[in-house]
Amino acid sequence: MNTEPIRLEGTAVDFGGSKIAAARFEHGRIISHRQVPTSASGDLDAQLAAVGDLLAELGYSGTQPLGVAVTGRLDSDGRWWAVNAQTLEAINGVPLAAKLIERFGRSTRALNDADAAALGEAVYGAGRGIGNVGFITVSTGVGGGFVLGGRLVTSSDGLTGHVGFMTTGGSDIPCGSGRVGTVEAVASGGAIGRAAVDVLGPGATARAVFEHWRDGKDWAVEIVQRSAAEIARLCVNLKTALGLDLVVVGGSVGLAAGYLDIVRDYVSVEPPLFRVNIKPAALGRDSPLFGALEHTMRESRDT
Ligand code: BMX
Repeated sequence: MNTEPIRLEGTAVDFGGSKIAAARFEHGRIISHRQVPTSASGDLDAQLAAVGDLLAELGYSGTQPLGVAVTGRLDSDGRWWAVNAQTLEAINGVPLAAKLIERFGRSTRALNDADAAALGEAVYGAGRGIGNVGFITVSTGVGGGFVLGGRLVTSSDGLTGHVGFMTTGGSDIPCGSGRVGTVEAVASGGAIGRAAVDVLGPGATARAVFEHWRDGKDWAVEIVQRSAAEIARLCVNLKTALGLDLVVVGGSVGLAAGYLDIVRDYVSVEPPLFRVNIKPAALGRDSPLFGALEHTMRESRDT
């Protein structure tokens, strides 16, 4: 893969666990942006209808390149699966790639949201010019993507990069993936909210926990520290496995003010050989949008 930036022209969608964002690019820049909440229960047709509404608001014509980043895995047949079945309850092997082309035109491509963000950051963001770049999003879930030596790492089942489903900390919290004690079950925005239910009641959110954390409430400090410790351990393990020069962190939790400082504190007590450089996503919330359109434009140029 060539990681020289190109001039992005077209439209991109970032279909996440909590929000669907869409943006129109002109001359490499976002010129308009729209966002709606995600419905966890929608089937493929309902989810595509929501995407279609956003695209209509952006004036998408069906002829320009369209890049779609989605939470969940995409296999080599273009089928879309939620790995965490609680995030998207009705997305279980549905033919996303084919339906996108049928509905939005031939120049439409899809990929996982964290893979898209990894690509976006490697080409346009914090990872520019760096050999082995990892991206971790700490948002509704915890996802990851890797651009090693300029190549996005993929696998036919689409599971590669799903680092939120690794186990590192020895917890016994169940995860919607069917595993127990995953990083996602401890560190994600969803997990942070669930950990506060006893104090804040049902419907507790990560955002509310962070507000109490800023006020110095002990219980909130404990929850946020636990998440950051888990993400730090994950970053160190990934550097050890893959030789990462940099881990870029994004997502609403990953980019919350002060969060990465705690992650870095945990990394700094590791032996020097294992410490890894950690930076926030330079493209902020837009990394998956840049990467999704980049992916589509390169694929249509190369085929
Ligand atoms: C989950 C998984 C990943 C995704 C990551 C971040 C599902 C539905 N999603 O680990 O595919 O990359 O979350 O996504 O299994 P988000 O939903 O937090 O934006």
